[in-house]
Amino acid sequence: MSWEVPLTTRALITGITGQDGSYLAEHLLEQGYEVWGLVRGQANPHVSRLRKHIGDVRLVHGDLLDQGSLISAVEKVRPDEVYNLGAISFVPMSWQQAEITAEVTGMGVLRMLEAIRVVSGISGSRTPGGGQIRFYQASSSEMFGQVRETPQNERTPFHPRSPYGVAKTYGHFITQNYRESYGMFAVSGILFNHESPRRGAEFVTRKISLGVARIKLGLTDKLTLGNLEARRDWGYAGDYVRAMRLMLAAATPEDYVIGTGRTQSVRELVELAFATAGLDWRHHVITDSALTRPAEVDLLCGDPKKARDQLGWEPGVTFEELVTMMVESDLALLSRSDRPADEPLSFDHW
Ligand code: NAP
Ligand code: G4F
Repeated sequence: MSWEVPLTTRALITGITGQDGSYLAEHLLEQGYEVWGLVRGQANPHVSRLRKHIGDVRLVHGDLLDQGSLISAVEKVRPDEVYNLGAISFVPMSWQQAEITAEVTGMGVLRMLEAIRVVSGISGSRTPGGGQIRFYQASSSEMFGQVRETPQNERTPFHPRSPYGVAKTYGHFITQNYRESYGMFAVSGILFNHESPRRGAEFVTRKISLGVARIKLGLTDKLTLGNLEARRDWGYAGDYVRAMRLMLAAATPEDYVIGTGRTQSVRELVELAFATAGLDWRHHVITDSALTRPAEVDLLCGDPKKARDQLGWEPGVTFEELVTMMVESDLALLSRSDRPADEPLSFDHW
């Protein structure tokens, strides 16, 4: 009688309590993975929210600011794959706290790579096979910044416009460097903006969907925004986490742009979100120059051709479907008589 040993892939996700972490954990569990999440702090309030959605995730403590904790986490979990999603990810915050952004969003990548290198016993220069642990870095279209061409692809030069973008650019190149120096299977996904009903309330899509819901329900009458002319390539987070796994399942370690190939302005987003709830945005939206940024990224539009051709990845949810999904979700959330105590805050100051 033959005995088939079940092969389970074990993944360690940093940033598991964030938007992408929760969708990625769900996706990997569906694929039969054993999923571990790195969580920081001794009573992180985001963990109970995560637990409400996903029961099957195992947790390990660690912080991207603490090298020893990352080595211990990798030693304990012994993952096949590491997805580094942890970051200070809100761009305006990165001007207020530039140093901590560099430490978490930039140097945190180096610390995670070092943890993998040390635990894998990789020393000196190229090790045959570069160890067994595959590494995904959450790079960002913010690295393109003041764009040199449109649409942006894997060969478009970087010109980051925020301390966050600069930190991400360091993370991107150090990932590439560990691949080239040690032969590690280390890749970056250059992801354009992706959103969902789980998006943080400080980001513009969710700020708008929550604002529309509040206005529709008579809880407020105004929504204050910054630059309405900025253009982004907005996709759905649930689609984008599929691309992360495909990158680590590929035959060779390569970087990929993940976007939809379409671009819309904040103004177009506002118009559509208000119209979805039967409202005219011009009666409710005001702008405040205090919400504009010291240096703006005016236009982002990704070219996902390489991901389509080599990974077979396609976005499933359109911009219009995404906006409808988010507005309807926030209307339902704020209509509930048992509204959760951790209902997202309003962020008029961001
Ligand atoms: P998010 O919701 O802001 O989540 C960020 C995560 O980072 C949270 O789980 C947070 O955990 C964790 N974190 C913060 N500081 C940490 C530290 N010192 N050590 C360990 N973990 C820490 O971000 P997201 O939208 O899911 O994005 C995921 C990743 O993709 C980020 O790296 C982001 O920069 C990048 N990205 C996002 C987009 C997008 O449009 N969403 C596009 C391109 C790239 P706590 O619960 O401890 O705060
Ligand atoms: O939603 P946002 O804050 O996202 P941003 O700055 O594009 O960054 C997001 O996407 C990046 C990928 O490109 C990620 F790497 C990053 O972690 C994050 O997830 O702002 C989008 C646009 C900006 O041009 C901003 O100036 O919306 C404009 N905007 C106009 N009024 C506003 C507001 N943004 C925010 N957050 N709040 C406003 O009131």
